[in-house]
Amino acid sequence: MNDRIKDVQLLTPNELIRPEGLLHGVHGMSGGYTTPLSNCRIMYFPKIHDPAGNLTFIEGGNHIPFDIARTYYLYDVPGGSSRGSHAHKGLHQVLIAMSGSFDVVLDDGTHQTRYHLNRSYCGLYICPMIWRRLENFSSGSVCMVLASQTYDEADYIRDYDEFRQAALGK
Ligand code: T46
Repeated sequence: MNDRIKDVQLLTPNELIRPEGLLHGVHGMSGGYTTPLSNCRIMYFPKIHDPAGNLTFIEGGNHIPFDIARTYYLYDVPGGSSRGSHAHKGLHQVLIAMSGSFDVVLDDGTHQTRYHLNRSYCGLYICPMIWRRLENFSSGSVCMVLASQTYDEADYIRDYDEFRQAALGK
């Protein structure tokens, strides 16, 4: 693991992690946070209220548990389309609905959890070795991603069976 990656378990609730709130419909088959999916969670970022408009800021290594090496965003996603459907071997990410909404289905090879993202001051932290699929994009939605590494195709696992075998150690 990258030395700069902070163990998310070390972050306290005061460090902006609140798993309730925007977390809709937990579908983990075990019904609890006892799987690798428990490392993935909703994070709340600072929100500066102003009658002239709100402001949110995110500092790498402070508000999220890694230094930001890359940012990218998905936009103009046609209705009914899905994105993702792969896992990353070492990449840590935070997904934010900067506009509109979409669902993120996370899968650790055994359990699945669905998140609905629709607030620009909240992010979904995804640790390595989690299969993800993004779907149900609303019209005009924008998904911004903060990532711990620059783009590397070798970091992807795009075959679900290969992912599952690796995730389950088979
Ligand atoms: C994830 C979801 C939310 C680049 O050249 N540089 C980049 O930084 C990225 C992310 C992609 N690309 C190229 C690689 C492919 O030819 O853009 C094409 C589509 O990339 P990808 O298949 O990764 O796109 P998504 O939307 O399925 O997935 C991306 C992220 O890869 C993924 O980690 O969680 O967005």
